[in-house]
Amino acid sequence: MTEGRFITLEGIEGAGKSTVARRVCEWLDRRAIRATLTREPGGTALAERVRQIVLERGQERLSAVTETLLMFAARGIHVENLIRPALERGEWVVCDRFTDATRAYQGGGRGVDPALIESLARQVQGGLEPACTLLLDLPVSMGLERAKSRQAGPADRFEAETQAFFERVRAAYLELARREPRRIHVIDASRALEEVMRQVDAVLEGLAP
Ligand code: Z5A
Repeated sequence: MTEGRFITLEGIEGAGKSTVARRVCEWLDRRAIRATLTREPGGTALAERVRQIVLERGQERLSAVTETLLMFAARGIHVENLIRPALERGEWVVCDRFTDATRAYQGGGRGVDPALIESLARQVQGGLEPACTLLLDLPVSMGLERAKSRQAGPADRFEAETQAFFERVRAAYLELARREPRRIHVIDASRALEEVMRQVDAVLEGLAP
């Protein structure tokens, strides 16, 4: 049995995370590596209910700190019920967004104190960190254009944000990658999907047993 690895995908809206996450699982499947594909916020039935609360544009105000707490509430459920058990079974876990999203969106985008985010991360994750993070980076205008062409239904609380908000999120992601270059691999997501996958494959080759 191979040792489970925890891989996360990050990036602004429309960067191609969901598309690439599926391709990563196919790549693992071809190598007979068992993998679980999941996402945040969400990933389990209960955590998906928290996702609905945090994404819907309801009547009531949700402060940036409350939003952060909800992200970590969903994460706690997800880690305990899905991520940790899968890793313990020796599976790889491919997760569309994780705590770097909180650092970038709530920290960078909304100005939440990074000390609060790191304190919650320690409590909720109990030492669990991704072995590898693929940061799909592209200009904000391109990400929003791609997301718009695919969007069905009304915009959620994040899709309704301004370009300036996403510029702050992108800058925060790139700063995280600058600080943690061994874990966070910046992928040029503005390229065609096959070229994006060539960059991703090169990173995965370095991880495979
Ligand atoms: N959020 C947060 O604030 N804090 C947190 O801690 C967490 C999340 C965990 C929901 O996330 C929101 O939650 C998110 C941040 C917040 N909101 N935003 N923004 P989500 O991941 O579910 O939603 P999302 O970021 O909006 O995902 P997305 O729009 O689905 O984007 P994506 O997964 O990166 O892209 P995609 O669906 O794979 O691709 C978009 C389109 O582009 C699609 O038509 C593809 O076929 C196309 N595509 C993909 N790659 C390419 C390339 N290379 N070339 C051309 N076209 C491409």
